Amino acid sequence: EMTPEECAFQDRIDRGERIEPKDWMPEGYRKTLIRQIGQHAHSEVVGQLPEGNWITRAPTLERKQILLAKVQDEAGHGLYLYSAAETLGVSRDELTEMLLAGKMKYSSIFNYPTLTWADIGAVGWLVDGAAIMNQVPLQRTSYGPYARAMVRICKEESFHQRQGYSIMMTMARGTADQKAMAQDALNRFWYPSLMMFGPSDKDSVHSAQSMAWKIKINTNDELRQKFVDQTVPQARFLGLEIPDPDLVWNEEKGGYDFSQPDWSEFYEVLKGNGPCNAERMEARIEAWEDGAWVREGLMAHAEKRAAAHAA
Ligand code: FAQ
Repeated sequence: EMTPEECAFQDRIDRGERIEPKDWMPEGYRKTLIRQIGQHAHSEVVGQLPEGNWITRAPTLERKQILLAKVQDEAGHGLYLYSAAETLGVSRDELTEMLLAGKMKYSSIFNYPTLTWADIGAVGWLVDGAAIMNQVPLQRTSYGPYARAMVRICKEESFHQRQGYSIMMTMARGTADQKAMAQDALNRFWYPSLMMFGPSDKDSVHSAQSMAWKIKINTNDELRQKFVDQTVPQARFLGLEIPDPDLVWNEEKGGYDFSQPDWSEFYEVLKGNGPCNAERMEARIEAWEDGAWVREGLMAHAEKRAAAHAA
């Protein structure tokens, strides 16, 4: 039932060739990429909000500089990703408008609040840790511009993960109150971090087709398992406890058995009913409206220059 063009396309994918912007591609491939890269870009941008919340309250000048740099990196990641999406024939303005109209998603994780400084540690350690686990394989994704954007993003994300772990280390080795704060942050961010990988494979709508197209390299459950296996020893080293009484090493599979997150909570967050959904969208709408004069000014300038050139 595949057309000859679709067969030839699938052969290129199967041979491990990269697809580039001007190459022929099935409409579904293009749409899936716009959805995933756009959602990824929106996540980077919205992801600045929970961390930006702590810039003015960072405990030392050094921590403040590091956090500022990290949040700026996220803005940069958003820009590379919007640029990658634009090669598919959609503009950054269109993507933003779809986000603001509630027609596109961003990662569920950014709908949880950062209540204490330890949360900034937990976000770096767990959220960036999960992001890297997902993004390292995406460096080999079949669409060239997306794969290349991932290379630089992954380098920066690993710095982010280390800075988060460094905060957790300081807190965990501090006073009893500080250690308790670190444990509380882990308790609140553990399950939302597991949700970042998406629903279980049996409920994942897009995985099969996305994997056939090599847009996705691993299933959601594979990456979630790898994340748990990597993170448990890191928690032990901190002297903190993963909030899962059923977490146990499974010798046979060579990985941990662990409890699934509450998937009904996940779907509620996707529907807009998470603790911070409304606040995040308000912040993005406000930023978009406040920036209108800059966009208009740039357009007016570009038109004047074009007119001057034409004269
Ligand atoms: N949140 O069929 P699947 C970062 C949706 S890292 C919200 O399995 P798929 C760095 C999914 O879109 C975070 N929605 O979907 C940072 C679909 O709905 P749709 C960003 C989710 O696409 C750190 C439906 O559920 N990273 O920002 C989520 O095959 C710290 C069914 O799911 C990426 O975006 C979720 N967690 O697999 C920044 C990575 N999970 O679209 C600042 C690239 C699923 O049909 C601070 N993306 N959904 O309406 C991916 O790898 C994939 O898109 C998955 C989902 C794995 C997220």
